Amino acid sequence: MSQPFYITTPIYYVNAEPHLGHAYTTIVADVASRFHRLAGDEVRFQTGTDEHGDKIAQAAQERGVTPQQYADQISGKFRHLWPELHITNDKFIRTTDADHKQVVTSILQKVYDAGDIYFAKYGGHYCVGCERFLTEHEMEGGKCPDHGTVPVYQEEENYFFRMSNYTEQLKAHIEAHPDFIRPERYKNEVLSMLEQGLEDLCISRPKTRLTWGIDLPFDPNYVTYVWFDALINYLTGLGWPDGDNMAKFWPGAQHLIAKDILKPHAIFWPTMLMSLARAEGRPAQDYLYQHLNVHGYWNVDQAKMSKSLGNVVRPLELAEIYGVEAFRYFVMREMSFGLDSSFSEQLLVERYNSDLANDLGNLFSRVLNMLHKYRGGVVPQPGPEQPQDAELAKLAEAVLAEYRRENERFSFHKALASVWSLIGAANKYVVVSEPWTLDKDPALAPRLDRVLHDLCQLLAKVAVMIRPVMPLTAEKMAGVLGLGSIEPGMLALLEKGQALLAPGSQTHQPPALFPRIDTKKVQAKAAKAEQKADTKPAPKAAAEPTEISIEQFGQVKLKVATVLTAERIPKADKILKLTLDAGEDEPRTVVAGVAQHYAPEELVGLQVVIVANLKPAKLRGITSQGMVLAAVGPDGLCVVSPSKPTPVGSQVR
Ligand code: ME8
Repeated sequence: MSQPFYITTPIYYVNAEPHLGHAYTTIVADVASRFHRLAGDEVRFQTGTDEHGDKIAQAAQERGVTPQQYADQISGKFRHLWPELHITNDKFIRTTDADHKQVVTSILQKVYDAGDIYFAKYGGHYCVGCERFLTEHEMEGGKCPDHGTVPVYQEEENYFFRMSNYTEQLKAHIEAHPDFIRPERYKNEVLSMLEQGLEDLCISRPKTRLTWGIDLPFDPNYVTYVWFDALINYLTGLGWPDGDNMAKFWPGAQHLIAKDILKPHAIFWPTMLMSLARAEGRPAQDYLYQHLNVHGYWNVDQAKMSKSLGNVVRPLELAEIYGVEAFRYFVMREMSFGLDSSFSEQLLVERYNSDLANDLGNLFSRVLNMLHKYRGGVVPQPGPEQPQDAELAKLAEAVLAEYRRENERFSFHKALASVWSLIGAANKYVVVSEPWTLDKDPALAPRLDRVLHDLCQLLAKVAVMIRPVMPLTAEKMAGVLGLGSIEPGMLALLEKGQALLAPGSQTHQPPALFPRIDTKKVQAKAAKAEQKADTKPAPKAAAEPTEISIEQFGQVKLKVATVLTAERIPKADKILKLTLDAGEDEPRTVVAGVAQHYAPEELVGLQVVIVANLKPAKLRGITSQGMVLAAVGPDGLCVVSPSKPTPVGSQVR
């Protein structure tokens, strides 16, 4: 029996509601858990919420509630979302749980007693978004690269963890265990951070500034730094120090995160664990996790998902339209684990129609319909094997091996691609074998039996292999095939070459697994929603041509920008997509309604005036970050441009 599998997601901050990114990580952890259960392994899967620290205290204050009330409310949203997405976590942990506070306190005391925590004065650049001090090296142009904000310089007396003492030990461990951090690009990133040398880690906040945290056991004037508190959740959930689950699951611990929190997980956490091991006089190996699995970011329309850009994707809304199963399949298949991916509903619909409706859905219904038409729905005794049957069986065996390998190394997209190569081959096998022709000649009955039998066995294998990603679809397929339920450990049976369906067993009429989505209808719905947004009556105040004060005018930020690119948008004859240099860190995308007045090439290089603080709006699936000013002349629109070349970013007053 293989090692028990323990998988964790990050515990999410309760300062924002769950979105596509959180859903993705948690679905990945769920798929990994379900895969290991299918393989016969013992599994424990933990997720939860991270509830202390500046960020949460600030968010609660803005809403006029206590941090605890606020944390209860948002934590509940995460907890209730997961079953809706068919997530099967064994534990939902909150950092405000009493047992967690107890564990954090004991670990702090041990590390302190072992001499790895000291008191000192420190000044540094603190990013509230990251909840940590950034080094000069990490900042870009004086800002946090992840949050685009200028960190606040803070100087105060605090407690520090001797993280720097563990630099060499951590480097050696990573070098000796090349897949400790995977995929490799993130391992390399961590090694280069270690090359630059580590600083000690500030692990306290004075209560004069922040009270929303766990008290330091050795100084009641301080609370614990949120990351030192949060990371320990992975141990609390197993009943550290001596709960049964600790001994069983910790040796096979794997963490799953996105690249944004690589440093806390690849550096803070293992060095904390090394220190804890040292404090207990045990080898570091006893405490280090097995793998850190790091995925990329979901972006929307090439932009980072953020509340201020108004492009946050809500998983439940998509699941309601397309079904949870299709949503889970899409995110798992579309994102190459480790790399960034761009989300669009159009892509989801395309994958749904091609992979689910066409490839899988068609194969399933055509095979079962033929079985019912030609053999009354009974799986036949197979006739003699021919080369094309052997070839398909060989492919199925290779796919099974690839499926396990890729799932074990968190390359879920590859595992799915491999299963779909088998589905594609099976569809071709149907075409080449022509069961409808075989049926016409009674002498060819054994051949038809063989084809139908092999296709049924193949569908049973597919049902088992898709179960981690689409559990309900898999069970539906298994039910129709007469397989009963797909039990834990069933993958191992397949790998032993055991046939899942006995000849003579009765199948049922197939339902349509994935009815095709009419893309025209989806587009029409999107266009209608856009039109509705365009024709919405303007707010009353704006409709009345009243005078405005200089202060009101001052709220509109007008800026000079240069058009870098201009392109037409398919099926939209009025608007152009522009990218503009407005003197900011990154070019802006703006959709302008000038397509009937300018050719795209006429605009490239032109200086224009934009409304820079307009709330972003989505037009034809593109997030427009502002508006280009144009005069409404008798012959159409005329873009407003400064009369002399002006530096980009200049204010217009
Ligand atoms: O960092 N694409 O919590 P958090 C993909 N509390 N994944 C995304 C994503 C995106 N655009 N946005 C968020 C914290 N995620 C800490 C963790 S753990 C001890 C403490 C997912 O709410 C992804 O898993 O900011 C990322 O690592 C996590 O949410 C960050 O969640």
